[in-house]
Amino acid sequence: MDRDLVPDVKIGRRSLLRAGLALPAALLVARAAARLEPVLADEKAAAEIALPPLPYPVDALEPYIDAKTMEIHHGKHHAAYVKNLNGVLAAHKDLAGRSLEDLLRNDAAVVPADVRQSVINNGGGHANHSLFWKVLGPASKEKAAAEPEGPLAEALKSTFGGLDKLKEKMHEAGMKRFGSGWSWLVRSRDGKLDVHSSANQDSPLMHGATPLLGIDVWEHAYYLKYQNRRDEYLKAIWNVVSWREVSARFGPG
Ligand code: MN3
Repeated sequence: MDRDLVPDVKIGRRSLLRAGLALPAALLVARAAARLEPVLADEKAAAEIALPPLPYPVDALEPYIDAKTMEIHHGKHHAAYVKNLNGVLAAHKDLAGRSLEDLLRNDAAVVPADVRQSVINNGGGHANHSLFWKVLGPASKEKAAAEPEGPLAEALKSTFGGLDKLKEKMHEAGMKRFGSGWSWLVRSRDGKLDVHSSANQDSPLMHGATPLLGIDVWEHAYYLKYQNRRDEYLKAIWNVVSWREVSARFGPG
């Protein structure tokens, strides 16, 4: 589980005390937390998931992805997935504390049938976008990391024949996805690299795969600038892929 996808967990006063913090310090921290989060009364209360901030300004991906699109995509679309997911979790206390990965694995024993699709849509939406912001980065800053590094570079070569082939495959997956969805580079359950597309907000986590790079092909990701030209958007986005981040996600291989 990527720790970045783990929802923020509120710290209760008792857990601070258990952690061995001196009483005055613990009370200060707890009081500060309580001011920020008045619903903190019960340590067991569902932890609200927060919208992670964009790791760069909204205009950082210009001219390839415009500021207005980023503003709406992050501040409205991603925010809505988070809000709706919190709504589901608030109504199902038994799901609180479960990791996103756990919820998305779509185990009937974990997620009740009546909210399963909502967890997939909104939990998937939250997980997918949290990753999306991170695997992108300003082109100017990423020049030094314009290509996959280390073990990922090797694996791309042996699996697909190199970066250009990967780009072709992900482009094709994105173009062939009818309607809304994602194009993915993942490490599948058996450890191998794989490219596929998913519909709507379905997450590779649902199949036990680890997403390394996801490209959002919902119209909301590109329509303001590219309108119906998904092809152009899919070509442009390679200018702002942070291969340093994707390589780090792949790890030592
Ligand atoms: Mn999106």
